[in-house]
Amino acid sequence: MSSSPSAAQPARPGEEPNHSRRFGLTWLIATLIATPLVVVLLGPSLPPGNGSEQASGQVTDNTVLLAMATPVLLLVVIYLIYAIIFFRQPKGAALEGPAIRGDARLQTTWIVITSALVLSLAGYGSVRLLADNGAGSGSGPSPLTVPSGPKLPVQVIAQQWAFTYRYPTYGGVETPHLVLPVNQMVELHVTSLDVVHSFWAYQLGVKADANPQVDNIAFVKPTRLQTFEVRCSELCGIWHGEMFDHGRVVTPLAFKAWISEQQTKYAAATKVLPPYSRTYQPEPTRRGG
Ligand SMILES: [Cu+2]
Repeated sequence: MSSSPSAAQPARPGEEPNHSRRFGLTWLIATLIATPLVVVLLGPSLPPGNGSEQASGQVTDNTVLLAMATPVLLLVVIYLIYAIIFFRQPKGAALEGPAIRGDARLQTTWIVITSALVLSLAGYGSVRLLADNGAGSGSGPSPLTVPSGPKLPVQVIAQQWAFTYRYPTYGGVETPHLVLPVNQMVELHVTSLDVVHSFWAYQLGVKADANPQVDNIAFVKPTRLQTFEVRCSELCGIWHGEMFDHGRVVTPLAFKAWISEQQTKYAAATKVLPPYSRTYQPEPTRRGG
């Protein structure tokens, strides 16, 4: 049995198209088309929405991440498709391309591009965190940057398995509801009375660990009237899954009316609560109101 010699012969180098150039051009064109499309079409619907200045900032950051990830994704997918089509092994042939191990140019390109991507994102993330006073995350008891102007302090007290909220500038009243005035910078003081919890107000773009004996500060400025979800996002015991409620962003006038209603409603409880403090000793000396 003899086969035709030409059938199993690999193409001579001169007959091969310039794969690098062809693939590179395909990837470049796809990137130039897809990246703006992804930014314009997907960007506005990225989480967590525009419920606060911090949430809007996170939408911008997610859009930047997506824009930077798109060329990388296209590189992988287009290369896969390209290889399936053009590097398919002909029947009966055992072909192999030239070895690329030890290719200094390829290694340098790879290291330079991946380092540039990762370092630029690290720089971008740090700048954004500082510029937005923690960008809705808990910044510990002494944040590096604090927004200027008046702030409404609200203490978030976590315990198994509910959050309560204390308003120190309104007589230290503590309520089971979180209501905030719109367009007002809020200074959240997140703490816990027992185990580690995490306060997560998704639509407001706020997430801050609630640790016992720690005053974890997060800043948020809600920008529209809304109802938002509050969840505990740290496994904190058997009823962790039940540790959620809803908060509201209302007009400043409605907030004034609501807070004075809370002060009246919980007047008796406020009297027996310990004075407002950044942290509290856990049980048995302190439980939520
Ligand atoms: Cu919890």
